[in-house]
Amino acid sequence: MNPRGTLRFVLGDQLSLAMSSLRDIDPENDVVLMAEVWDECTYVRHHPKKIAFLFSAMRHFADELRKLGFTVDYRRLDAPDNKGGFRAELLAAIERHRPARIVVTEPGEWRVLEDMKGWSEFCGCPVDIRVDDRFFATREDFSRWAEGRRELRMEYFYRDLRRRTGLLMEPDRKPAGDRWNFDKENRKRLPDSAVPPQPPRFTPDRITRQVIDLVGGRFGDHFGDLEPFWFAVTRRDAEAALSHFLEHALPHFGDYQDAMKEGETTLYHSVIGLYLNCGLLDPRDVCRRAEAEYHAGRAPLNAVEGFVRQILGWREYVRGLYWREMPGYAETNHFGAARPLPGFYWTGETDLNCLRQCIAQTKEGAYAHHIQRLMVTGNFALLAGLAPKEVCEWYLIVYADAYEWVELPNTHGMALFADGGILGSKPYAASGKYIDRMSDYCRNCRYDVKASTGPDACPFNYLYWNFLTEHRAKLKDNRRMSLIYNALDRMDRRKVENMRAEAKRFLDAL
Ligand code: FAD
Ligand code: DLZ
Ligand code: SF4
Repeated sequence: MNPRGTLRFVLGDQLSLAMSSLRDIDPENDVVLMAEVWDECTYVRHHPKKIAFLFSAMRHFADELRKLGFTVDYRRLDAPDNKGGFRAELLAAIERHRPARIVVTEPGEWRVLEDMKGWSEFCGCPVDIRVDDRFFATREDFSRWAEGRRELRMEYFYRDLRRRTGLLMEPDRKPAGDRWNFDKENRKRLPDSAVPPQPPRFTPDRITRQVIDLVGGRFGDHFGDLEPFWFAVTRRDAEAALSHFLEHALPHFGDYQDAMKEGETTLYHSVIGLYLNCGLLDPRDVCRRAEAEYHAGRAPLNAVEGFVRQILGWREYVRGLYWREMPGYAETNHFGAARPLPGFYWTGETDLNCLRQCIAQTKEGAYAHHIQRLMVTGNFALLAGLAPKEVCEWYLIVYADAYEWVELPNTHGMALFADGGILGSKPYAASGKYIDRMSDYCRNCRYDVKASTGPDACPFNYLYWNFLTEHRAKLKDNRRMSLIYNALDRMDRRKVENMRAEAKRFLDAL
């Protein structure tokens, strides 16, 4: 049989009709390949909810493509001849379809791109790897921006993108409200009377139920609860979730962006990261719709700017940084942290209430919001000197929105400062005081957040001062740390010694 047509391989986080790999598709001759594979579910042991979400979203996307008249070769995990990995599935598909070439969009992870570069030789068929243009900036845009800069800081990249896109800009090229950043307004504690909206919950349809059965049977021993399952798995439902957020939560997104409350998982956050990262939502559309809420007077500027900055700023910046710095980035370990991840990250069984709450909700929902990830589980990992690789693997496993391009810079760089300051200008280290200010966790904790020594002292307190003392040589010349080192130097020496002794006892017992 003569080779004919193109085989278009769409990966599980590429579920968008606008994918570059689908752009010039010929419905008569081309075949779209999609494959559920064991290797992608187990290279780290993903949360079952994340696997179920992705498989169901993949199956729904395949149906969407079929309805548009395309031929889809969809490989279910439970097909008896499923090959278990991308390469083997591709090879088998080439034998079935005899395409003249393969077209793919570049993947989101370095490990997969490295493998993909060898596909052509392995399969004996040309492979066209196309740019993933679902982002505001390409990898090359970021590299050009970064070239020659002494420091890479999100804020300046973000401002460039604001100018380039015109998002939240006045006609005179000034930022809306005459300020780039409204962060100072965005650190309010949640009042006890606040009743945050709940994100919409979507009832699993037949396809999702089948996937839940499959995932329960194959990956039931992975960390995390498979049910209740309520994520959107179609573009239409993901858009409904976005609309719900824009109407009910966005107006307060800014004010309570950093707040945490026991029993309230999502507060005024959007819970759309998982949809953006797999292609069900488009970041440009999301930002334009948020901006429209500001122009219509339905949401204040501090909320809309804060939200847009997460997507236009942080999301784009971490992606650019990931591709620029990999693979060396993942190997850095600025503080030489080497302590193994404590078992309670998997069980939630700890008497530190803030950690218990954040881990329990992560296990249940494959979700925690940014400050929980950064200032509770991340801050603890930083202060306790946990090994970056183990911490990064945990984050990649447990969140439904986790892919290495976005997870690694956030964990390795932002939370652990393991990159020594490539991503951020100083470590996000904090004592229990910060957690107490932004949450109600300390009210129900067996520890006393006001105490730094003694049996009831909050471990975050002595771990914090211990961290600063231990890493003085690496941090003391950082201008943004000078105030805190001055405070440490003014502290009673005996108190510092006592805190270090408490920290040692605590860490030895971990
Ligand atoms: P919202 O708070 O409503 O924000 C809106 C959107 O902005 C998010 O959906 C996301 O797309 C984007 N965003 C916000 N903050 C960031 C950020 N720092 N970096 C990139 N995008 C951002 N985000 C992921 O998408 N995947 C990850 O694997 C991931 N791992 C993280 C690990 C750590 C240690 C930390 C501190 C942060 C991590 N983040 C990650 C960023 C952020 O915590 C999540 O994007 C956010 O919590 C998702 O919830 P949401 O959709 O309700 O976001
Ligand atoms: C995360 C994931 C999982 C769990 N399973 C699959 C899968 O079975 N098939 C697939 O095509 N993609 C899956 N993915 C997403 C991939 O891991 C992702 O495409 C790469 O990590 C590149 O970002
Ligand atoms: Fe966490 Fe300390 Fe507060 Fe307990 S007292 S919840 S350990 S910050």
